[in-house]
Amino acid sequence: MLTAAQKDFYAENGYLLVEDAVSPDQLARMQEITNRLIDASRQVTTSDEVYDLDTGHGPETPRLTRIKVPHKQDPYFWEVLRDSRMTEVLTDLLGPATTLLTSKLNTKAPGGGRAVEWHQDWAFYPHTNDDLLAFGLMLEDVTPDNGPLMVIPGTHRGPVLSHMANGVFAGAIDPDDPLFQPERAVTLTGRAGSMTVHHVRVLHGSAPNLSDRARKILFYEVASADAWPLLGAGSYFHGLGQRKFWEDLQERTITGAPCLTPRIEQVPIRMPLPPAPDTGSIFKTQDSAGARSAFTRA
Ligand SMILES: O=C(O)CCC(=O)C(=O)O
Repeated sequence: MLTAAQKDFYAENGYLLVEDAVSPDQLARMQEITNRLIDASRQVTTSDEVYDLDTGHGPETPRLTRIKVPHKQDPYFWEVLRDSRMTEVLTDLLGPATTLLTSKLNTKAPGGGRAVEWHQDWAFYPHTNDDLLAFGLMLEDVTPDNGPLMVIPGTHRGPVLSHMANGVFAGAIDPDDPLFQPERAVTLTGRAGSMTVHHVRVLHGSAPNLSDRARKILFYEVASADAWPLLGAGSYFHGLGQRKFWEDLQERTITGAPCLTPRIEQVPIRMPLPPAPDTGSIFKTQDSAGARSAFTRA
């Protein structure tokens, strides 16, 4: 359970760091599954439904930006979300009924693994209310030099910045946006088993991995069950049709039950359209749209 002080901190700042979010046994099993999945990518030559490949990927040196939808690649990633300290944190922050939107395991390879440009998740998937957040479970230690997540406190209570570039939804803000204040960024590091929590509207990003260790963070994007999706850049469930959507929604229910009466709040929304040429992952969206980088500027 979170303390009242932790809940207040989250409400004020839009992020939180929670230590020991899973048990040592759960962590060890997730590490083993992750290493097995990375190993299985050696023969993969182009990004596909499971792997998003980084430059230099090959049989000798697997270099991935991401393992996609890990809870579909191995059910253990789903089990842990439903039965660990993470589950308590979830209901503490979002209430008794919660839904998984998707999961992703960002594996930032050693020696230059890709930056994630600054963005607000909300710009990708607006909902009827903004009671949504992302967990980032650290599967290995995260240190200042291996591309930790950075957040700008309090931005979840401010405006949603433009995520457009070259006429398309680029999934990244312009580093020269006058509302962007990188000097206020907080870096979230921790031991394996620690977890970051960030509000769907908080501005966040991460630098390239300059260390000789991979940075493996397992992200779960979750919503209060009464927040209904309006659109989702890159989300698969908008294409399912009514019957499959209903089945899928039940499968994605983490706690409680689906809520069929959306809570509609006055929230700032701009649809993430037109799409970037490649929406296969955030990396592809930002690249193919020609988003400007905040991390590679002189
Ligand atoms: O991997 C990271 O550092 C950030 C990931 C993220 O924000 C995303 O995938 O939307």
